[in-house]
Amino acid sequence: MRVDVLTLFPEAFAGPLDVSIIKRARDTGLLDLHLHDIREHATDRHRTVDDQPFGGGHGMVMKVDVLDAALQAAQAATEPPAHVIYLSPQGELLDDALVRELAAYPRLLLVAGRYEGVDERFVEHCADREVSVGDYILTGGELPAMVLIEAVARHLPGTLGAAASPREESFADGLLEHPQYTRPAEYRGWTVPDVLLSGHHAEIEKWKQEQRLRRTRRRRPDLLDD
Ligand code: 9WO
Repeated sequence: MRVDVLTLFPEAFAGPLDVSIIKRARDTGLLDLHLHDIREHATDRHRTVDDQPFGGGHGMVMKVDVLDAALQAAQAATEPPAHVIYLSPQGELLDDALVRELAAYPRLLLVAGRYEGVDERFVEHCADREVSVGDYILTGGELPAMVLIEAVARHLPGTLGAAASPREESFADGLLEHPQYTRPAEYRGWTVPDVLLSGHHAEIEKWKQEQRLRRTRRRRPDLLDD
């Protein structure tokens, strides 16, 4: 999959996307990531990317002409055209189903906004969808873009270890994970559930499934409604 990102802070993406699964996906060519600095598409000598909102109000809004120029330049380098996603708290919430849907596109183009947001005409005419990674406000769409990239990258065929599969993990069947333990079996008097040390494979599987159901019922009953 090719992922292009439009941002005023391309340097913010160094680090998080250079380790672990994402690093391996990039090294092996499964994930082809391209960062674009929106400011390079500003046209005046001050390299302006934002302006005051029509109708008043505090803060600044990112300019539709600059964003569109950055988008057209990025789209020109990718065939077929990418599926364009604007990251914002007003978007559709990112969940496991949406991650899987997005993982099926050959090309994604993520737009990370700053300030008080982008001119709505950009969202309306240039973005295919608006996505939120959670109900909170940050200072920009960069971290949400990285969250989306990591979540999607894990679903690209070949990105995980041979044994692991995203289907085995939380949410594939709508349940939370069971608790996990490792050695030592006792630490400061804190013990591990006996069944896990019993060696009874069927009993252990039954316990894990019960724990998953119980946790989901207690912590995320909304997941059981679906
Ligand atoms: C709206 C607003 C209205 C009045 C005054 C200040 C205001 N700030 C915002 C606002 O939504 N700012 C956003 C900051 C604009 C887009 C980039 N920013 C952002 C993206 N914050 N949080 C996100 C985000 C994106 C996806 N998922 C979760 C959070």
